[in-house]
Amino acid sequence: DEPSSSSYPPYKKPINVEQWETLATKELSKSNKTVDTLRTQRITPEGIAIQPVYYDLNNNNTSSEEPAMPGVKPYDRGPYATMYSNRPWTIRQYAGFSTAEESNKFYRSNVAAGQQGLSVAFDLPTHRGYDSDHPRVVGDVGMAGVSIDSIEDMKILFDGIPLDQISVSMTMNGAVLPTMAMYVQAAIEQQEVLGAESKFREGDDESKPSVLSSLRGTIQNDILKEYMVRNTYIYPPQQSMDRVVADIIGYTATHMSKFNSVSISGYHMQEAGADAALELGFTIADGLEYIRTAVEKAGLKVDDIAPRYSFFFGIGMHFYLEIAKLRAARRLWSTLVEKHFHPNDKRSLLLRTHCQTSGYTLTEQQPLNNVIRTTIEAMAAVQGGTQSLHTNSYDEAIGLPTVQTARVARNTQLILQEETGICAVADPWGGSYMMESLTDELADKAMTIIDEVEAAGGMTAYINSGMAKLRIEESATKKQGRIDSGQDVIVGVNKYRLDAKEEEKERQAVLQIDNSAVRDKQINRLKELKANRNEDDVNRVLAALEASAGMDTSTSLGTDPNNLMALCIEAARVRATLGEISQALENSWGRHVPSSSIVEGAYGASFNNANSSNDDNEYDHVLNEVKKFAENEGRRPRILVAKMGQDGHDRGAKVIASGFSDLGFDVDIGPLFQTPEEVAVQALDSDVHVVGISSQAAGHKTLLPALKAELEKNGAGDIVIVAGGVIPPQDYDYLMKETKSCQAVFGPGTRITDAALETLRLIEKNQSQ
Ligand code: 3CP
Repeated sequence: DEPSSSSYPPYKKPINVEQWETLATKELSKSNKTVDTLRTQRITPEGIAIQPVYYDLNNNNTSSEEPAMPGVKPYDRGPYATMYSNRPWTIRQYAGFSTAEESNKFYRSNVAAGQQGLSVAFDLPTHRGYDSDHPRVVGDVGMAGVSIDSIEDMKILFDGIPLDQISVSMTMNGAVLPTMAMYVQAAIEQQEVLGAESKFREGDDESKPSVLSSLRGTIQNDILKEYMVRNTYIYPPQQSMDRVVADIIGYTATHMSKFNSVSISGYHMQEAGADAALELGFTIADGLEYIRTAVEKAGLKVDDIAPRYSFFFGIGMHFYLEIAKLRAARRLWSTLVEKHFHPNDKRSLLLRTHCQTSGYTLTEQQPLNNVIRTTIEAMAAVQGGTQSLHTNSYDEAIGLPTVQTARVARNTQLILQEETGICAVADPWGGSYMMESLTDELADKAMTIIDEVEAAGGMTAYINSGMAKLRIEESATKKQGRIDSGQDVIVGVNKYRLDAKEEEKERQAVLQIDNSAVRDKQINRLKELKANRNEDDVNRVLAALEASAGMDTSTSLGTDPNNLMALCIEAARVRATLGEISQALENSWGRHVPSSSIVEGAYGASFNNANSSNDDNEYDHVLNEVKKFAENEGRRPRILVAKMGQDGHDRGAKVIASGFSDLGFDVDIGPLFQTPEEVAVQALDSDVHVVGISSQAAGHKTLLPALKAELEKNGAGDIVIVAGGVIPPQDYDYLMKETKSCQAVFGPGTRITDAALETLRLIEKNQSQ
């Protein structure tokens, strides 16, 4: 009984208004409002009362069929009957940088300015389970998020923020056990300090709620997509699924009933280049796999866990399609969960989601255009019925947001909520011929993908086969080809571009982080922590963790004394560090080593398909130049595309590798997470002409000079270094002139054909010197 589009239960039914009113009344019970209040709460100056939901008014209880109302299965029109007319989505801005002190200050001022929930961005060493003093993370500490080494950092991060009141989302997947544990322990210690009746430990006093049960928020805990796109895993897939993900789901189900235990994320797939159908299909298939892991392997009950599964989608520029995507997602999830797992609790069927506007669609050129893009994407997210939203800052394509750009991003949502009237009505698109049709078509396409994944044995097996990653990379390369050939327009980049001087004038200030100062501070705090703790306690708990990790039975029940989450909370309490906890698990499981491959032909094919005015002989021109070089040189130009530090964002590197390869370069692609020394060794071993470094996580000012020095030390100063990714133009001089650590920087929006040609010229120039 494989699912297929033809096997949906009928989702168009006669409309039942009484049923909707009953559901709405229930939702309104806590807010002193009635359905009548909703019907009259927004009257326009013209005297029109905006209704909380629209449907064919003539169709009540007739046999004519319409999509089910909001709050009614299969929830195309929204998970709740009243939607934003009762409770708007949560404004939840993702943020975090440098030290816990700095991030804490930022959070507090954001909350004071109208932000409604917190969302923590951790730095890459934290994601990958390294303390700040680890030699592999020199360029990464505090750069792309806040650095957390221990419970002490976590306590500072949330200082003055009552964790039993404000909901906290944490984007963490690799080192998810120690971070989650440190958050929980920080909440416990916060209550102890506040003295707030100090009865918050589980079991201390039955009449008082434990702090654990009062904690609200979301942990991303979505490891599957890390192996496909985001790359901040630590351990191999099987242990990550069966022990890490499952133990957190089991622990939260027992002790933290208000906490969403997983945030099943399509966002990163979209950022990595997946189209909407691929993002939707893979995300739903991931969700099914997480239920299977919890129910079939860990023995948990579907209704104990599924109501706290949540989702996360990216929202790009295709306005209608993105709305349809969220509608289709709810339909697919409720249909498939019901079909496969037969829950009794209706909440198990609800797809509740966070959305983030697309970072990929933002441009370095004319950054103010990004305010418009983000607004349009935010409109799509809320018209699609998201529960929570992050809107990007307009400088995201260049660097970390500043206070001012973060304010504009937040205000985008406040304006939508408080000035536009958008909140007054649920699913304004319901019944639109176009939207209903688009929802059906997208659901069908995603279902075909889900069928394919299921036929391969589910998402873990599909990922292990390498197919998932490859399909996303293929989609990304095609997209780049569509942009470079002019089929897809990006205003200010491949059309209506300003000249260089005008572009310069539009340049933005970016937030600069003094990476080495942050690192020094963290290292000092680590020393202090280690000097003041009881080493015997630490060793005892770490040994228990390692022993539990070595067991081959499930420990996922929240009451199991070997549950990894429970043990990690104890480890946080005795002041074991994030790196130590991660290492204890690594001792049993090892570290996951990814493999890299290059998509062939997809970039060139997009050029061949382009029938626009763009002169596609430009593609042939580059191809010919590369051929000429090869004839003169006796071999093709050879490039090593590499990533340094803990930055796992490899879309850019993969697309460049595929594009250059289609254009005739001999391309080596380096493993992720290399040190400058390791990249230099590979460059020498492969005898390349050029090393291309892709940097998305702000480590370029430390790592590029280190690579240059390493190559020179080995007598290979003539190897060209080029860089690309998110590098602020303000840093170009530092890299190209002051430190001479690279010869070109290809910013966002650079066409691959242009980059390839310039790279070729630089090789020739170096050779002639
Ligand atoms: C909601 N509620 C309502 C209504 N709407 N009650 C009555 N009427 C309504 N209309 C109730 C719900 O039942 C719920 O109650 C409570 O209000 C909160 O609603 P919610 O829908 O659960 O919303 P929220 O708490 O905001 O949670 C949203 C989700 C959560 C569920 C999506 O998982 C979340 O906040 N996710 C955020 C994830 C995130 O920020 N990720 C950051 C990724 P109960 O609680 O009683 O049920 S950033 C990473 C990107 C970059 C990178 O990776 O590098």
